[in-house]
Amino acid sequence: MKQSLKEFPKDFMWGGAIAANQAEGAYLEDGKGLDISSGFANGIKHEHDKVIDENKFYPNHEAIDFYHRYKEDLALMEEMNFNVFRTSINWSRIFPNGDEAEPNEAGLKFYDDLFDEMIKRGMKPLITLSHYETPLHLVEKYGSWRNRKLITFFLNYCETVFERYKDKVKYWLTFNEINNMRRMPGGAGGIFFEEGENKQQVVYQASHNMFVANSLAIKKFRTIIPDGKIGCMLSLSNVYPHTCKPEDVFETMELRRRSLMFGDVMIRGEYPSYTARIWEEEGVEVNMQPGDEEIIKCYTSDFLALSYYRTSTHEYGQPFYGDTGGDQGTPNPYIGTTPWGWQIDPLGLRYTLNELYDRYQLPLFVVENGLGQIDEIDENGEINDFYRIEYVRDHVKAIKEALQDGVEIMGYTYWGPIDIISAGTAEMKKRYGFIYVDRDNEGNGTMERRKKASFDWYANLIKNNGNNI
Ligand code: BGP
Repeated sequence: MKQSLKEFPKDFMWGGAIAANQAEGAYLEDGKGLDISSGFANGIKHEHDKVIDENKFYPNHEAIDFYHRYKEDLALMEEMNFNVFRTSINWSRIFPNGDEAEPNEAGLKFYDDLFDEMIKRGMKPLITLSHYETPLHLVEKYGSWRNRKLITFFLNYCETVFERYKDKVKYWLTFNEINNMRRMPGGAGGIFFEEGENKQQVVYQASHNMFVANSLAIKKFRTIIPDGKIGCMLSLSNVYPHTCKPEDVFETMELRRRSLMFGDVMIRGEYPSYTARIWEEEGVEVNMQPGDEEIIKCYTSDFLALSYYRTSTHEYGQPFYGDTGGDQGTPNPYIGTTPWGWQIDPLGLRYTLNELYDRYQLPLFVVENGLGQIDEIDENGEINDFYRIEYVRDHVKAIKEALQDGVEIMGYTYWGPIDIISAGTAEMKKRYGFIYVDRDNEGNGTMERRKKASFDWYANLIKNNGNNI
């Protein structure tokens, strides 16, 4: 029988997660090209500028200047006893246009220095290859992941960074929240629709190309970093039926499957049988090349990484709406909510971890969980974010319960250990951090970093390996 743990295992990984485009800034520095995130002035749920409007403010162009301040920031993460740190390599720092044969050395050097600093401070790098950062040129010239050529460009990028960082980085993720191809294909895969296109056809074809790229990247990974682990990453905040009405229950299962399908392909190695009916009903015909299905079957993920923020409910007949936090439906009257309408449900995390482990029997990694809130500095210059301590405590307790339920969980990287730019709304106001950054939505501020009350609490939690919870 598989083990059931009453405590966090000794090798449990504790830390935090950010993304290059939401923290680094330096959006064109040292040879970096434009990536799709550069054109989202108001977040990835809103309009995208293919040409940067010089009269517009784009918060992520400078973000929190992590590109120049990462040593100071990682020193603070070390103070919190992190033993893992997740971020992404911005693809357009390595290949500015995405289709070059040779990489940009200045971009490779930056990440060499960044990973060295992490390792020096006791953190294993956990690196996302594509976190809403597809090079813009690949969108303009090739239509992004619609085009099968993206597979070749992505593999050239993967091979370059696997070879460069094989001795420093042993934990990798391919596509951030790949199932957001169905909710936000612009941010998730650089897919911007043309007039009259069958959107589902485009999304499923692009997703298929990404599945093939994912498996071929795993094939390369097995050769270049044989002692490493490479996972798929999905946005899996959960959704409950709004009532016990059978129609609510059944359609909610169908909604959940729209996300789980991505895990089914990347973990089980084949399209689940229910896909055929979805594609038939939505007029989708995915063009697969000979050998695609064999590649997908042969090269599957080592673990399932997930973001979990909240839960929502679904009522029969309602549209399948979702945002960066997951599927969003009718509010649940039994749980509280944040100013951004994200409902707080720690037991939902225990439920989700059990749901996913039952389905995949693969180690899970909670690589995003966090509370975006409006943090105030009080008259003493303190930020008493006790609501964030409560959120993290309750969600870590849920993970501990799931371990006892027999779920294999590799680690927990809290999303946004330092205030960064929101992906969905491009705000600084939606603060996640244990560390406050003096910067507002309009770009005013000194960029000064300041510890919140949750900083010491989280440091102590990790020091006790979560067992003081
Ligand atoms: C996920 C993304 C992250 C992060 C998070 C929080 O979708 O992987 O990039 O942004 O959501 O969402 P937001 O920043 O919109 O609050």
